[in-house]
Amino acid sequence: MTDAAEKVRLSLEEVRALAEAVLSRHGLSERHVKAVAETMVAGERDECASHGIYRLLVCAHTIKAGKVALDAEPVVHDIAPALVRVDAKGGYAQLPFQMGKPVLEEKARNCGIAALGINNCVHFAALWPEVEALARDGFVAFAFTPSHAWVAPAGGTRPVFGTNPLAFGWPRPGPHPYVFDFATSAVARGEIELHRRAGKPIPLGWGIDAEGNPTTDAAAALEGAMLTFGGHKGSALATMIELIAGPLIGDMTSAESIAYDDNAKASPFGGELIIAIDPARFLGDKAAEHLARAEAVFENIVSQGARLPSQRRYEARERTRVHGVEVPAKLLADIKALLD
Ligand code: NDP
Ligand code: PYC
Repeated sequence: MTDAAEKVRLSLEEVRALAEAVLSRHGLSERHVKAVAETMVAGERDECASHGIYRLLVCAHTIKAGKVALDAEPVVHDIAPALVRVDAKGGYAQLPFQMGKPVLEEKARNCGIAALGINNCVHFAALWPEVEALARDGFVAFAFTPSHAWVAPAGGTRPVFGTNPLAFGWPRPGPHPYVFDFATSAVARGEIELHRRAGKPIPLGWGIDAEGNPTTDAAAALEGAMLTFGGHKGSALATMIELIAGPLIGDMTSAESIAYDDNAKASPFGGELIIAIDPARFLGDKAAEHLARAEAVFENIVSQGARLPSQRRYEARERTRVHGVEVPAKLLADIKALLD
């Protein structure tokens, strides 16, 4: 028996080795193992526990349920001067993103703006690694994906939306771009699952039970419905994401994804939309001048003691590179059991 609060320290190399071993053991092809493990290492490295190695349990379940193509070979379709699609062929989303990114960037450089639609993918990941990578290459970037219908609209009680994250990246001088990435639900579902695992109550406002009553019971909220952040505002943003990363790119809504899941409780299946804008193309030789003005916005935030989104992650990144990460002993035991 492990104490729920007991933690084990792992180096990032150990996290990577564990993730790769579990994914390989479950039959994922080599290219996908590398790409998927990378995103989990990034989650742990930046202390985003809901999208770190906890996701190995989710991947193992999704694989056992037969809901992801283990050796999918994504296909890149160059469909218009500013549009590229990658058909993930039923595999995880990370490799298709890696393959589509250089095409998206070339198109954004040529046209000023370009979009990448990833179709037919299984999605369990955070979106910040993608917009951060694009912003590091000098682009303003947006990413959106629906998930499974778990979230009730503001004023309703029945799930319609996924937890539908929205991510944004902005290039900056210096080591780190400005990046935010959040679910349009009050919190990611993974966070509620971690509360359930730890036997901890959730704050009011995250979910309602199956009868539509506010609840602090994580299991009851997972069975009932999650709530949007910011009431009607989060609800409208969640709707937008259903539309632009669903029907607009010819892929599933969250309701369709959960129907396709057929109670397997596997990761969401569908699409992702990524948009990149090249400030140099938009602004020509005035780009540097205008990007410098953007810095005043950040300065006005941090100079009053407020923090920028991602600031916590970048600080965590420095710390974990040196000291490694702490993971709950029970989680580690459950993950290691996947190797038996
Ligand atoms: P959080 O509420 O934990 O954080 C979201 C963002 O807000 C981060 O960019 C965070 O920066 C920033 N932030 C948090 N607190 C502050 C603060 N006090 N001041 C300024 N900025 C702050 O995220 P969620 O629970 O909503 O989502 C977690 C992850 O789950 C996301 O990465 C998302 O992509 C992923 N997800 C994926 C889904 C999918 O279908 N693939 C579905 C839903 C969620 P920082 O990181 O520095 O703390
Ligand atoms: O945490 O809400 C979530 C989530 C859904 C899909 C991937 N993460």
